[in-house]
Amino acid sequence: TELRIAVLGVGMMGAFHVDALTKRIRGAKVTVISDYFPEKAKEVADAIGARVVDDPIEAINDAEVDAVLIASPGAVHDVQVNACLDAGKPVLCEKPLTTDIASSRVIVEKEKSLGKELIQVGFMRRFDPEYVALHQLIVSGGLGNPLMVHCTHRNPAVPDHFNSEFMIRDSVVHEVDVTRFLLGEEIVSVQVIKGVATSAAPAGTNDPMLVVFETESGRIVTDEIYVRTGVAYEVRTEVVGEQGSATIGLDQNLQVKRTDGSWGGQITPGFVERFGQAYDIELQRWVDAAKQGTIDGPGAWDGYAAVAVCEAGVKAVRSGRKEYVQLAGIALPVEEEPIPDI
Ligand code: ISE
Repeated sequence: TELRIAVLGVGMMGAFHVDALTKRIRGAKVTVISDYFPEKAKEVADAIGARVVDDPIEAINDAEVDAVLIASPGAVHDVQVNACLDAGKPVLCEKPLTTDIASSRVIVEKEKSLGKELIQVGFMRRFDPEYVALHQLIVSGGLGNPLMVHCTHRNPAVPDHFNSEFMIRDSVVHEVDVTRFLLGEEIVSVQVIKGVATSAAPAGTNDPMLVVFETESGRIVTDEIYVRTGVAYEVRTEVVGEQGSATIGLDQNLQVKRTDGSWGGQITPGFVERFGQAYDIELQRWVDAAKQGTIDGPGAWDGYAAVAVCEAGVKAVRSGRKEYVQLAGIALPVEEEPIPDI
């Protein structure tokens, strides 16, 4: 039998997921589309023979919906995820889980009280074959004790509303999850180092930035976030261990030698191309799990932890200092003595 899915929000990601669920994912059927813009919903729904339900909560509770995919703006995730829990329906929610720590925490507790996992959060890198291989290498002991992680996250271009804080919540959030996935521990502090900004950035936006995480056990993770390179989509991660290091994200280039003597290749233009396979694997596994009433991937706690780390990251952008992550059950390191003014 097919899993009948409501897709909430059919902007770029939502429409991309509808296409995958319709053409490439087995055992799934998008039956209901909901979007803040009814014309947009109608256009996507008409193309695949789905129904439009304007109110997202009605869409979740629709009798022809077994599971929900949320790709709406982050600000409405809280209400929509809660409605999925109330309806007892599995949900794949694009990041962020919610836009503040408290509401994410409430969702974690509420799901716990239901006694089953219904929430999966759309951190697709965990399904990317390269990241899976890197994770395997680490957990199998192939690098010895992993000591440091160095990440590079570059986008060719973004709209002007991508200010420094938005870059943390929307882009760096992926390295937050990658860190937790690869190292299997929480991030306890965040520091943001701002340097010279590209002239492509609007005034006041620090692009690029160097973000530094510290984990529970004291490991250091660096992340260069640069979203206006004007080049292409580049995501690299290097793990440095006691017995070697490993890097992913270097081999996406097809090396071509041309008749004019030039050589080189092409870098994927955007994240949909770079992580296309990861999205498909993510969706297939979610669909298969949702049929069993469960999830198969990062869950509510992972969504909550990511929100908490990004909150500390945003504070760190503003303060210029190391900021500690407020996460339930994780003890805060003793605050360092402030340096006295002279
Ligand atoms: C975007 O929202 C994503 O999720 C992409 O993976 C990331 O590379 C980009 O920076 C974000 O804005």
